[in-house]
Order: sequence, then structure tokens, then C-alpha cells
Amino acid sequence: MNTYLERVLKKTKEKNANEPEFLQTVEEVLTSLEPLIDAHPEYEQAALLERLVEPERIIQFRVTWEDDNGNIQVNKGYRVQFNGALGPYKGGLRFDPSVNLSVLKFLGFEQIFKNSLTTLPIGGGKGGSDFDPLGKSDKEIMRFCQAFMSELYRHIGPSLDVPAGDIGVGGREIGYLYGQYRRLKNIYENGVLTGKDPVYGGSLGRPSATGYGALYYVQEVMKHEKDTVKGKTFAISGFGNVAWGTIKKIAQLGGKAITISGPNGYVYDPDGIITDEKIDYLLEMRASKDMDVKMYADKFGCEFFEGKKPWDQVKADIYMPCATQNEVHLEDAKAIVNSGAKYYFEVSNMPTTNEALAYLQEHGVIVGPAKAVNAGGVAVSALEMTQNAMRLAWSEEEVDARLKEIMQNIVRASYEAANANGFKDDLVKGANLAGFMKIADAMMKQGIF
Ligand code: 2IT
Repeated sequence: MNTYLERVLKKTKEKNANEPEFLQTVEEVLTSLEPLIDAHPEYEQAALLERLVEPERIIQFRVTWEDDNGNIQVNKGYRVQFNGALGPYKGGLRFDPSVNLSVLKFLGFEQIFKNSLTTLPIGGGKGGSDFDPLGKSDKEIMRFCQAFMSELYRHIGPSLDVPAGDIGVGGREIGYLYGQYRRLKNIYENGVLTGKDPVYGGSLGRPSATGYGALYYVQEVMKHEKDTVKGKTFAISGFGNVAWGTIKKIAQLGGKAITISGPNGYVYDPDGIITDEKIDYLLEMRASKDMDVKMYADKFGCEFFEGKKPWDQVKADIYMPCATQNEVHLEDAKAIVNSGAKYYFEVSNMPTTNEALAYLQEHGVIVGPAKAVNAGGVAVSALEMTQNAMRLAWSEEEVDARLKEIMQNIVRASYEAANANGFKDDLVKGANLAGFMKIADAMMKQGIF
């Protein structure tokens, strides 16, 4: 391996030894960049990679709130402002008990490359809390969001850092967060957050953008393979906003999603999640306090497999994890290869361990990486920022047309970067290379700091 790359990887591992998720993504990304690092010795002189793997700023704070029983609760709050070379820091907020600095640094690092791939002017960031929304009342959610924003508001702004949603943060939470921001700053600055309801400046089509965008990516790859979505079966994990948009667009394109999953098991629906009733029920389930995927099995009379994941159980033409990180391990990858599936598209962030990803690719499965496949969400967020800055609202059709074009360009740019660097049609390496080129260029031009 390139000696500079090797040295930076080793040093990063030493310096962040207690951050496994972050190291996983750094290793995956940096090892893809070798041809570009070889071709640009000036990067080493400018310590470009050392700077790239170190967040520009991390804010960590205490969030104190009162639950419905009058007890005082304390959580950790974070914002990682990872890289601002291409624009204001941009990325979601995740509220989940698994949130820690390693998880947010992995998400923030991925976000830099994803946001670069959209070609829109946004840097990379991520934030959140170890707060667990499960079983919380609406008032508790509101009080938590207000407490969280009471510290965060001084670190963000429409030209500084623009958070959005992620796991555990949807339209309702964004509303409470924005209300508190407006109250504290005494200004109408709705470009500070994206994923808002359209009634106060949210973009039409933002809730479905990640899932729809993923399918536009899938369509473009399948076109390259002279193949089509129509008639294909899809194994999906998760049942939140991202899975919903993905499943809805699969149905529109004549495909059939046959699984969904939650933390405690998966549901197999051989008839497919194709009717409006079934698709709408996903949203209802998500909005319920229990957020239990088993509700779907009970309602539509299909089987729930407790403690199991769809990967090694269900045969499908296309696999699309839509839940969370590290949900597909080596043994799952083996099962997917054995099923004879030709395609695997990551939709959730880093759903695949590095060894599982390598196994899939070595065995001829076409892999679309999360930072490219799910970029439609943040792309429409960037469109929301533009609409807010211009004080206008585009129609849903207009937003969707732009989303489609952005996703098609990401596929083209990925093939191009892969093939120009000797990795034939490798969409994983291609996405890393294409994303990196713009960031590196911008960082070099902005001087050393
Ligand atoms: O992972 C992601 O790209 C998101 N959670 C959305 C980020 C955004 O700013 O819309």
C-alpha cells in the first residue's frame, strides 16, 4: 500500500483505538483512495489525510429535562462539525441509546463524502444524543428537544451548520427543535434545520427523498446492467422513514418488497408490501409509542420471526438494508451470495461490516454503497436550504426531478471515478474516489489549517 496512506491509517487507529465504528469507515474509505494519493504527492506535504480524519470541531454538552413523573433526566448531547470545506456543516441528528462519539464520528465522516457526491454546497457533520425515544410521551419528546436545542442553538446557523433528522428524529422532533431555536434567537431563520414540515418552510418530498433516491440509484445501476426493477423481489430491513420511502418507490416501479424488520425480529410478507394500506401502515406503526414491527404481522396475517434477520432466511432478487449500522455480517453476506442475488444496495449508513462487504464484491454481487445510495435524503435537504434562502417553495414534481437527476449523476460519477482509477465498475470505490476529489481540491485551495 502507499506508504503515506499506510502511515495515516496506522496513526488514526492508534489515536482512536476506542472508536471502532469510526475506524471501520476510515479504513473502508482511505483504502479506496490509493490511486489518487499515489498521483498527488502534494497531499502528503499538506497533511491532507491527517486533517481529513480529524473533525474540525466537536461540541459535547449536557441535556437536562423533566419526564412525566417529575423526575429529572440527564442525557449526553453532541454535534460533530467534521469538514466545512464544501459548505456549511450538514447532517442529521440521531436520538438513540447507541449514540456515542464513535458512532457520530463514523456518521460525520461518511457524511462528508456523501454530501460531496450530491455536488451541492454542503460540508459534513452529524449530531445527536443517547436519549431513547422509545415509550416516551409527546410532551417528553418536546421537553427533550427543547432542552437539546437550548445548548445547540449557539453552535448552528443557516450558513454555519444545518442539522436534520436521522434515527429517532423525524418531522415532529424537527418542529420542536425549530420552535426552540426561533424562541431563543428571536429571529425567523428556518434554513437552520431541514426536514421541516412544508407549512413552515420544509421541502415537499423530503420525507420520501432517501427511499425514492435509493430507487433512482438502483434504476440507474440496473439500466447499466440492462435490467429492470419490475417483477423483482426485495428483502428490506427496518421499518422507519427510510424503509417506507424505499418500499413505496419499489411498489410504484412494479417491484415487491417482501420483508421489514425491527430490533427484535423480521416480518415476511410473501404477497409483498405493495398496497397503499400496507405502505401507509408502516408510518402508523412508526408513530406509535411502542414502534413494534410485529404489529404489521398481526394486522396483515403474516409471520413474524423473532430474533431473526431477513438476510439468511429469505430469498430475494435484491437486498436493501434500511435499518442501522453493522446489520449485515460475514455469515449474512454468505447467505446473500448463496441465494444467487445479483444486487445489494446499502440504504442505512454502514449496514455492512468491511469483511462482509468485501465478500459480497469478491463473489460478484453488485454493491451500491450507502454514501451514494442514500444521498438523496441530504440532497433534498440541500434543496430545502436553497428554497429557504430564496424564500420560495418548489413543487413536489420539481423537487423529485432534481432528486432523480442528482442520483443519476452520482451513479455516473461513481462509474467514471472507478474506471478512471483501475477499479472496473466498482461503485464502492468509485463513490469514495468521486467524493474525495472535490473535498481534497477544496481543502488544498483553502490553505493549511
Ligand atoms: O444520513 C443522512 O444523510 C441523514 N440522516 C440526512 C442528513 C440531512 O442533512 O438531511
